[in-house]
Amino acid sequence: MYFYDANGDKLFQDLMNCEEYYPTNCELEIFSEKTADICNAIIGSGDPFDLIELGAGDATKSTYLLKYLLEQKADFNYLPIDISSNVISYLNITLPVTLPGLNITGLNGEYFDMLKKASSISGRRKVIMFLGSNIGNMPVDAAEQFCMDVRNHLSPGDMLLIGVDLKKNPKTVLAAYNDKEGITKRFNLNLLERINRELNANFDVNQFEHYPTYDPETGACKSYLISKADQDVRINGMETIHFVKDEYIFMEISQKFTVQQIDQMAIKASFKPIAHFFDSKHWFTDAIWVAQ
Ligand code: AVJ
Repeated sequence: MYFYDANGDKLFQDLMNCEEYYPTNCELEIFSEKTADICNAIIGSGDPFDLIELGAGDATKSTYLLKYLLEQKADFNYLPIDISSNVISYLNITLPVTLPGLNITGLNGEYFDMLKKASSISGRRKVIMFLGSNIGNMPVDAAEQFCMDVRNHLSPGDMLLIGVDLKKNPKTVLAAYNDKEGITKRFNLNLLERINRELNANFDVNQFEHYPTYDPETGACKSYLISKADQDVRINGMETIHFVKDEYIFMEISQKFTVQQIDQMAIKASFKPIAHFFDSKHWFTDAIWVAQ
C-alpha cells in the first residue's frame, strides 16, 4: 500500500497507459465486452444486493457494470472501499453525476474494517469485487488466507468477483514489469523517495537498479532494487543501514496463476467457482465465486 502516494498513483496511471503493461487493458476488455454476462451472473435470481468493491480507485472498470445494472433496474447499492480518502470523496461526488440514480456509499479505510461497517449498514446479499489482480500482490499463502478472510465476512450465497492475471509467455509478463520508458523502475524508486520525504531519509536513488524477475515455474513475478555500491543510508531515528554492493531490496510480488490454481484457491476458501470471463488473448480472468 505504500507504493500509492500521490506520485505512486500518477506513476501507476502512466504505467496503465504504457504499451507493455497489459493487465489493465485485458480487464477493461472483459468488463466492456462481457458486461451483460457478468451482470447477469451477479444479479442471479434478482434479490437486492450490496456491490462492495475492495480498492475501487477511479472505478473505471466497475462503471461498466454499474451502468448496465442501472439500465436493468437492478436493486443494488454500490459501496466502494478505498484506503485513499481522496479516492472516496472523488467517487462520492462524481459517480452520482455520471450515473444518475446510483446509490453510493463510499467507505474510506482498510478492507476488513470497512467490510464489517458495510454489514452493519445493511443486511443485504453481498457481491464483493476485488479487481486488477491485486490478489497477486500477496504471496500465495497470504493470498489464500486473504480469500478465507473475505469468506469469513460473507454468508452462503454471497459472491466474489475476482480479477486475476494468468500465467502466459514469460517474456510478456517480464516486459510488463520492465517497460522501456522506465515507468516501473520509477514506480519502485518512488518508494525510496517516499521514505526520504516522509521519514527524513537519504536514499540516493541513482545508486539502486531496478531488477524485475519472472519465474514461469512458480508464476512469481518479483521486483527488486539492487544496490550499485557499498553505501550507507540513514532513516530518521534509526541506526544507519549498510548496503553492500549487489545487495537486494525485495520490493513487490505480482503473482500469476493458472485457471486451475484459481479454482483450487476458491475451493480451499469455501467458495464454489461458477464462471470465468476471459479477454480475447486469455491473459486475464475475472472469476465469479459463490460462498458455500
Ligand atoms: C495494481 C497491484 C495489480 O502488480 O501488476 C504494476 C502493480 N506493480 N507494476 C501489479 C504494479 C508494478 C500492479 N497491481
